[in-house]
Amino acid sequence: MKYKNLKLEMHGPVAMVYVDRPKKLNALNRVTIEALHEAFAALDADPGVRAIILRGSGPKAFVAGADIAEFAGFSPGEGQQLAARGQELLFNFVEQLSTPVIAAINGYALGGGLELAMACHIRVASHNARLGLPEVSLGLIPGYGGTQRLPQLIGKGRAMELIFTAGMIEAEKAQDYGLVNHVTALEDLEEYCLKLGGRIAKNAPTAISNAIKAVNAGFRSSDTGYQAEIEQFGHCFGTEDFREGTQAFLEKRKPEFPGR
Ligand code: DAK
Repeated sequence: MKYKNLKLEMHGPVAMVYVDRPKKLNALNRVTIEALHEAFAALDADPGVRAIILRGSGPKAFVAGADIAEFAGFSPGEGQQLAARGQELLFNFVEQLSTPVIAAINGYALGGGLELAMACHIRVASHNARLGLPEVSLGLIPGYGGTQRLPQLIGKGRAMELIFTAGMIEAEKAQDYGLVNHVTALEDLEEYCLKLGGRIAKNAPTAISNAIKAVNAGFRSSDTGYQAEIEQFGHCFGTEDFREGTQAFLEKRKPEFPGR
């Protein structure tokens, strides 16, 4: 099957999905988010698929975030609505899939890109990977679950520092933090993930799907945090800081935030 901005390959029981917009560092626009939803739904419904690997096309990026050119003009209402819709279509959808998903982080995983990797069940990164949530540099907060999943994975203090500084960390530090499970050379990344997928594929798919549900349930006892994120994210879209941050990126200059 063909999906817009995606490439799919089958390796026995393991599916490999590429986000395929390398000229835009695989940034997630609306069409790509919808295509990912369709592709994941179809793969999950196929009993022959026992694990899925997600990566970006090209050597430079997994996904460099949501497509800034697309969301720069959104109003607060649109921002809030689209955050909720994106979480339902892709981020929560991937997290709750019955089939395990491995993020193969082959370069930049920023903003919505890191949020997508964190929604996957397992993360493996290549040495050149750079991970971060730079949203506050654009006058936004992470809007696809990042304010919840990052502290779950690395703890509240480290998560706050990474979010407030809009910084990027290298693969080794991400491993030290527990944000990625393994680090490999870029040329070994696919093989490493395929082997990991192959080991998973030997085990009982129903039991794995039940394990996913049980592990997730422990982190979702209350959805208050996710709901608060959607609301706060929506507020950002009405601010001068957001207008300045996104315009500065598009004009390739440093932002000057007016603040509160
Ligand atoms: N969006 C759109 N285009 C992007 C992009 C992005 N996130 N990231 C890179 N590109 C484009 C660049 O504009 C450039 O396009 P051209 O100028 O060639 O046409 C091309 O990809 C190559 O990028 P660079 O020339 O910048 O490459 P460099 O190697 O110099 O720099 C970089 C690589 C990753 C450091 C840099 O590209 C960069 O800083 N990228 C932006 C990172 C970022 O801030 N990402 C967004 C985080 S915010 C929403 C929900 C969630 C979100 C938004 C909305 N709604 C529900 C509405 C989430 C927001 C985010 O993800």
